Amino acid sequence: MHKQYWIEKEKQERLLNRKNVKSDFYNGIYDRYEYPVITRDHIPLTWRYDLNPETNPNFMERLGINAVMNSGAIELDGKFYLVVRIEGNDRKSFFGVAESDNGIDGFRFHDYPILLDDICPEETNVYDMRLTKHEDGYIYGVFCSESKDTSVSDLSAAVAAAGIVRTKDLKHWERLENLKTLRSPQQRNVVLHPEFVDGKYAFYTRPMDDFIDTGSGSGIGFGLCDDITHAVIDEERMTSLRKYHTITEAKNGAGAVPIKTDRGWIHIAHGVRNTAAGLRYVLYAFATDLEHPDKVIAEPSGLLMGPRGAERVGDVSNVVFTNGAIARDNGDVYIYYASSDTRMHVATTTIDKLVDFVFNTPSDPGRSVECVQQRCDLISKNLEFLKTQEEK
Ligand code: M1P
Repeated sequence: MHKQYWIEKEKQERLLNRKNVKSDFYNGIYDRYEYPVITRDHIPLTWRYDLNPETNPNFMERLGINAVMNSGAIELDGKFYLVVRIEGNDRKSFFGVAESDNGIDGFRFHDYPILLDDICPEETNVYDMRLTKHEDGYIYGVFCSESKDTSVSDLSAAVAAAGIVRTKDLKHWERLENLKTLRSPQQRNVVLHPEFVDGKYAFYTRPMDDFIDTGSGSGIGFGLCDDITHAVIDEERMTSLRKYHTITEAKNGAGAVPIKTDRGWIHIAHGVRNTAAGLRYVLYAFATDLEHPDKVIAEPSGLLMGPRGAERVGDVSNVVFTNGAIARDNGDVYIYYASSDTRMHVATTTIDKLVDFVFNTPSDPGRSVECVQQRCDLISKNLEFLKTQEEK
């Protein structure tokens, strides 16, 4: 064995065994943590190096990893699992399963990445899997399946569709046909709802005219299909809409599988606005009706989470993105999010706090003057309250 192997192995073990701690960030809604939960340095050495000194005398990375990001999340038998989007140095993304006992540190990858059934010969890239524990008994993974757009001469033109796999154990994956949405040319950020709606499989969609621009796509859609093995959605109704001069102005997309609460389904999605420095991605939350999960019933103003500090910088800077959260039976919630398309983090909260945030945060009145009035009302209530405290 090359001596560098032992040095790298020891460095990696130290990283994998590092305890994570809550950072001093405070907003009362969730806690952030000091360290990312998964970085490119968590990827097993066996995935990157040829360990045989005869064929790799310089102990050189043969298949390097560029970044890890947008991960689906699920709890199984008390363990926390992430299906991580791993991007090789070759820019191709793929999926690997990492597990942890406590959800905040100690994530270790399984021996091999997921090798998907090769049923889609035109597919070039796959990424951003959402994991849904469905009431039909399967765990579904819905991800972006990207192919080259051969209908135009632009070399970088691509087509995004929703790929579907299912499993019962996160080890054996059965690939199903890609989702077809008859009225939308492209799809990304598609999420399968965990329950049947009107006896059908229900998907949150993100209709797009083009690979990057959603064009006429006005937000997050919702559609039903009869047969998950040949999933076809005819009509998409709209749920959470893009809005002028908000965090969703340029586009938005479903994120984690919605969390069921007494008050409604809580969704944690992403919103995008354009800036002189490029697109800025943040997380926002909203609630939909328990019986009609496409009907928005609460929409707090603004962002739930934006990129902060070191999170702001990476391969695609100024981005936080989620496609996985775990809500435990005891009410704890783990929101897994990537920063700047480079590394994975966790934020922890509870269902009660999310409900409080979603239903008690005022909604966006839409104009500066009304927003200032909203804030003045809060300030005057607070000043009154402080006076009563001083009088005591
Ligand atoms: O680079 C930021 C994100 O861009 C895409 O999101 P959207 O489809 O909303 O633009 C996704 O490709 C995502 O993977 C990426 O993190």
